[in-house]
Amino acid sequence: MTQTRVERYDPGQIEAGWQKRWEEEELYKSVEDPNKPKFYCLDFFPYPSGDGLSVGHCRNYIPTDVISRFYRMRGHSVLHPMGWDAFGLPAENRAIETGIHPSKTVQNNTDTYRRQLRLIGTSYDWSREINSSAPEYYRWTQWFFLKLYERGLAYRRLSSAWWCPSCATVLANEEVEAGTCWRCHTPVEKKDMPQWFFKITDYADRLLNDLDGLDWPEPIKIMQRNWIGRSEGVEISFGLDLPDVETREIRVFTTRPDTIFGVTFMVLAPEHPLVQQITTADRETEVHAYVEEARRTSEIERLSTEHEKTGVFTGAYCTNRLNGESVPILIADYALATYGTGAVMGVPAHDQRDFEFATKYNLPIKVVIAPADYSGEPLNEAYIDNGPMIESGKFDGTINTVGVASVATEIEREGWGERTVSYRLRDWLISRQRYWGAPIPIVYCPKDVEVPVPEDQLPVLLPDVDQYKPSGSGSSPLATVPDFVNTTCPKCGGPATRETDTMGGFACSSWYFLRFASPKEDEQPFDAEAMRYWLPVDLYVGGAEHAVMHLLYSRFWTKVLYDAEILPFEEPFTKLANQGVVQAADGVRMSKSRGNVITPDSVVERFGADSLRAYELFMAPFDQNVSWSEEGVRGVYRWLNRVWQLVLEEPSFGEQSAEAIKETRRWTHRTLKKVTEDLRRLHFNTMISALMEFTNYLGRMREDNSVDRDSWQEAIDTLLVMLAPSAPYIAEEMFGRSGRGYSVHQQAWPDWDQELAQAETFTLVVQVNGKLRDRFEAPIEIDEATAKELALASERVSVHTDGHEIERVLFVPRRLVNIVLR
Ligand code: ANZ
Repeated sequence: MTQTRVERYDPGQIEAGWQKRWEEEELYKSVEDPNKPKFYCLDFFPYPSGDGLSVGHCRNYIPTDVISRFYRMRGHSVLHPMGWDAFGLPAENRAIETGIHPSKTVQNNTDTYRRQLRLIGTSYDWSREINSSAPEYYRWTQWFFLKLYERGLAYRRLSSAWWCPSCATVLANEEVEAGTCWRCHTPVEKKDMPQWFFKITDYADRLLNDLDGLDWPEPIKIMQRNWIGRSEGVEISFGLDLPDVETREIRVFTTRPDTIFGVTFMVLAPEHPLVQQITTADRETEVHAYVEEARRTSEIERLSTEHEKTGVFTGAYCTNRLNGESVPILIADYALATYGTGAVMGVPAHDQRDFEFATKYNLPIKVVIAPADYSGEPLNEAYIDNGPMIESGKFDGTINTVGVASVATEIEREGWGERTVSYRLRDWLISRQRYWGAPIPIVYCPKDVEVPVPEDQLPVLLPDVDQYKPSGSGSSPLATVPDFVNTTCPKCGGPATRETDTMGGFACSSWYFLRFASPKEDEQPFDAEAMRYWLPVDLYVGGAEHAVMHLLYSRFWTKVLYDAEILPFEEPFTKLANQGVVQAADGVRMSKSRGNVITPDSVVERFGADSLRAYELFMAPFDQNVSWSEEGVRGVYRWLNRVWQLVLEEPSFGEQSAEAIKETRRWTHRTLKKVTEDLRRLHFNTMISALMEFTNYLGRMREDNSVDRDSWQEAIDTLLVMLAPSAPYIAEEMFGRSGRGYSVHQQAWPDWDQELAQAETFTLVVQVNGKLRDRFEAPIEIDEATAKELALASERVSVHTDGHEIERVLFVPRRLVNIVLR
């Protein structure tokens, strides 16, 4: 019964012009309006790879765009910017292959990204675009380095670092995955070099404690907690009495002082500084060979429970001061040089690793925590549960959970050690022996040693070079550029040389979210007022793979800058959300090598950007992994076609009953409430399905009826506004074509009518053995379990059921609950 025919929905036709117009008319410009609440919605800083965007990346950028559009319509000033984490190895590796300068590669890649992001209808304020490899940006990365340096939080030391022979650079601990380089998966090695570090360990406790207050996914918080790895324990001194060895003790870190009477050996990490000194002459060859072997094994492997426990005897002994026993000192690679004190007291009866080790080398196993019904028989495995202490001198009979503190107190009183806390977190290695990064702003002077470059001499410009290839010697390609290396000392004016290492990319991304507040600022890293207006970030969205590195480093910098009174807040990202991964249709990861990558371009070409957007929102709950389905996009495309007809083909207007009008209005307001609440909670998939149900209802309703004009207009007005964030092109086009003007994106997000939005109710009757006992209002959709629960909880009902056995409870939807007593 429609009166007008409309043109068919042709996304190719309608999508072309709008993006340009919106940008020209600055619809998305972020303005610091003191009269409006602000909302800062940020995507993880992308590295612009040569492959461009896939539909997987879109699962990040589309939802943040929807949220940004939603908050704008809710009357917020929104900051939704985009920029490029442009330094890094891929562009440099490409330069090595092709001779093309990395900045050129970055420019080509960012052109592609920008084009694709526009294509899918994102609403970034491009006037705030930043690029971390531009001197006007990295100048401030260097400035922050100096701030850390001033505060004693950046330092250089000789260290044994992970070295990737293929990338010819050192890697941070976090960049080593299962003993291989995170980028190229070549097995890593150890190499001793002077390296720059940031002292993140000074902030371990604050980084740990402040996690509690963050609205972040729990798995990410857990990973950060584990990474920081705080352990409360005791450092205990064992006596050492060897000729020619100066020190009189070996210190161990233990979380189990209650097991101290069960120590039957001592294990040092192969790298422990005492190893050379204490090894007896007859053991030297064997010990040396073992140390060499351990150097080649990665930490991950050494820690793995699968890894066979091996070790060698040093020939030396030390003394357990609590019972005066002498125990052999071994070295074993399961003891890590970098944790605790690098030494472990071996308690084979109560620690499984020690148990396996002792079994293998026939070391004694002494039970000091008694299992239930223990009568002295040998153990088959370590007993790690609790129990009374035995063979433990004056502590005999004490429950070990209490003994932990008693033994610690005894040790402290005797001066044999003290309670301490150990962390797994290590200082953050930032030196990279690579070209394509921000130069570390330090100069070495024969007289003044290490001199920071004065702030007014920043940036230390990255010179243009022809040779990008690392020498392989360990120094960066910058070391081969005399004009760069040779300089004058800022302090004494004499000849000096520059540091040739660059900073790892995580330095650049540890503060970029601040730069967006005032990206053109050239006197300081950011304008304080703009920073105070926009920050912290209200919603930060990206992949869960950044759980530790980027997110921990950014938190660390923020805390340092807070302490330096540069920032007024301690946490940069108030709310964090991780989008799920989009896999190929067959459930495998999309990758170039498999040739199964789907680009937004191909989807937009066939179905339009709005279908891509709505499908990405609809495909699964936001944080869940999901396989791409072409049928799915097609389904959404068909829906948008129906919406197009629904809005643009006028129904036949006429009389409708008051009840029918109310029904339409109920639908409108209930949908509005649902869509609004879903957007606030990032429940995009149910939001789209609510819109689908709503449009289906409207379609059905007008099929064979005359339609009331006002309630219909209200429904379509509301529909277009609700659709605008998710499907911005079609919403704008329909808004204009239906005579509503321009722009739908500048409409205020309406409030729903409480009464109409309320779920419809009916009077639920409660009977006991067929007799009416209570009645109350319940929502129409109430499920059986809830209805029965409410009925049984009623006091008027319980006076009749108390003391009786209930045989069964019957539920008749939209009518009653009947309780039948036995
Ligand atoms: C004796 C003992 C007895 C231990 C027992 C455990 C159980 P967390 O909780 O992870 O901090 N340890 C100490 N330093 C080590 C190192 N450098 N390399 C490898 N292992 C080391 O672990 C603390 C425990 O790890 C310490 O407590 C120590 O073994 C071991 F029934 O000491 B325990």
